[in-house]
Amino acid sequence: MTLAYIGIGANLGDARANVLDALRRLGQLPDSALEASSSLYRTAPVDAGGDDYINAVARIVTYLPAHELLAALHQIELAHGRERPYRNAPRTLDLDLLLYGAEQIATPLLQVPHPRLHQRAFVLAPLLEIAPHIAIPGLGPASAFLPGVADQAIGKLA
Ligand code: PH2
Ligand code: MG
Ligand code: MG
Repeated sequence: MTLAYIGIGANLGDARANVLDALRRLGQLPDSALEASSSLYRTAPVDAGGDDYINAVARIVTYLPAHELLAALHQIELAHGRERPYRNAPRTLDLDLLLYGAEQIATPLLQVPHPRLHQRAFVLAPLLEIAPHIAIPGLGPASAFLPGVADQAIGKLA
């Protein structure tokens, strides 16, 4: 049994509805349960163009191996018509496996912890909302990285 954290992002179509539907679908993953979800945040695109994003983070408890979980996340993206015309293109739904227990995974398909999670307010803020004391394997407490992203525009949705 593993606690996994999943970053959710969308900035195409009805982004808020897409994020809420992603949370619903995460609650239906096999051999898993949705334990917690953050508020929704409106965030300025980082290293990307297009509209503002809606972002959130979810925690699941799962018996799925990391690569099976990743495949299931891709299926949810595809259900939302996710296309990848170019790197960081606007997307209907992006689901990133941020953390998988305390594991460090580096395969061609999957890097965990997510390599940029500590540089992004749109991940750190919702992650710390549901896991204030979480440590990033190899890097230490996630909260230590908040000051470094203080310049990134992000606001909690009502
Ligand atoms: N995702 C990216 C690139 N830039 N910016 C924001 N605000 N939110 C995202 O989810 C996001 C991004 C690549 O996945
Ligand atoms: Mg992403
Ligand atoms: Mg992604």
